[in-house]
Amino acid sequence: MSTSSVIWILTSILVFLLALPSPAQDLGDHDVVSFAKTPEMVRTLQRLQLDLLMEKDGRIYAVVGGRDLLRLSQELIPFAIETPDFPPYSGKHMAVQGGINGEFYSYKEVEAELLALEQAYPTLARVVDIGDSLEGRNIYALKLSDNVHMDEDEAEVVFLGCHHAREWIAVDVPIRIARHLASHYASDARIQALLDRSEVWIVPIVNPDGLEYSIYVYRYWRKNRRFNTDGSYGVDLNRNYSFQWGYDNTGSSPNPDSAIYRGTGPFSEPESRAVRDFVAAHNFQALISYHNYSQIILYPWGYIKEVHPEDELLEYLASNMVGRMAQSNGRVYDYGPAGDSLYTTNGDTTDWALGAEGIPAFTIELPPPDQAHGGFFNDEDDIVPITQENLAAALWLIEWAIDSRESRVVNGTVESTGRRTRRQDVRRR
Ligand code: 0X9
Ligand code: CA
Ligand code: ZN
Repeated sequence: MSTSSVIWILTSILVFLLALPSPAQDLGDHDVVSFAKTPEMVRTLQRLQLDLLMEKDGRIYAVVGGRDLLRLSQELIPFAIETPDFPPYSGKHMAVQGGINGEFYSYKEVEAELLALEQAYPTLARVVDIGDSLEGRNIYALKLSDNVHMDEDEAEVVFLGCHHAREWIAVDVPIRIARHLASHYASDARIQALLDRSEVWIVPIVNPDGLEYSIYVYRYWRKNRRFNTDGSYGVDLNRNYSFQWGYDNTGSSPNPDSAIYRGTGPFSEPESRAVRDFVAAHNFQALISYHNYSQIILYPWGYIKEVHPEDELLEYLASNMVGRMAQSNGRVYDYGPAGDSLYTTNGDTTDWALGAEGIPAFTIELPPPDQAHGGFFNDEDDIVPITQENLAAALWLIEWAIDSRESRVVNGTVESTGRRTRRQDVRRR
């Protein structure tokens, strides 16, 4: 090969590499900043259309890109850079779990916890790898039941956590419920009776790549880490399920750059495929998928603003869960059909679970109710109470699954202090 053709090849490679989007474009140009909340500042921030995150202690937090930063400095708007120690945890127990995510669970911490549960309760807890993420992490399921190594003729319920990377509390709730169930089997007659008659499956992290990215690189990340053909990253796993996939461009986006990008086809992503194959291999009576925020229990349909034919059953289940939650800590969740109550989505987990698999399925949007109370950023002190109230709902749902499977009748009165709702506010995802 001549020297000139070698130079030509090297130059082409260099040009190609430079044309690729640098990771910095994807994240490094984002910072979290805060502003003192004054009426004037609120007006200014509205004018600048910043991506507002939350309010805390009289300050407003926002995600800003390089261009925003430039405008802020040009207009002499005072702000503080918060990125290194964001989110502003209460900071009381930062050392318990260690790491930059404070008391929230990382992928490695969940993995260690699952293995620890299996080791401590070998007849009760079993870890199963249900598939690999794009970057090769394991998607774990934990089975909890008596005779855990046998597939018994018992009711089955599944709890899914963390389709969305930045929704950290949606990891904590299922993994902490898992520990509670395993560790109380011997001492709590109710839990013993429940695990003797059911097989409870917990998948705490559906999106491990995204979660790690949100912890270590960019806190506000939502999707998985698919490298899309346009150079952007990520598919929204909660738009990638096959039922009514891509029904319209409001409930999901065909644009890879969008936060609600649905992917190149139904189940194009290994993470949603893992859930699909896992669910298909079982006979679940109910499914819960944890998300945040909004403090509401949602159920199909999500893709249209219409109720499902089984609406009465879904409302019965949701309102009873809301009732149990309220009894636990006094916090009242709303509930209602997803599309009508919040906004429409297509290709989400619960529409698929019910629409394709016939499983009553719920999205629990954990607290807080809105951005002004923290948005995606839960206070560490809230992890335990949120887990408690969701444990109460989960126990009730498992018992319902057991009873309805054994008796095949659904009756009973709706006990609830919650309200079936239609949210008027348009919220960010
Ligand atoms: O948009 C979502 O996937 C869920 N909200 S989140 O903020 N956690 O991303 C809501 C899914 C529930 N389905 C509908 N609202 N249709
Ligand atoms: Ca069993
Ligand atoms: Zn979510």
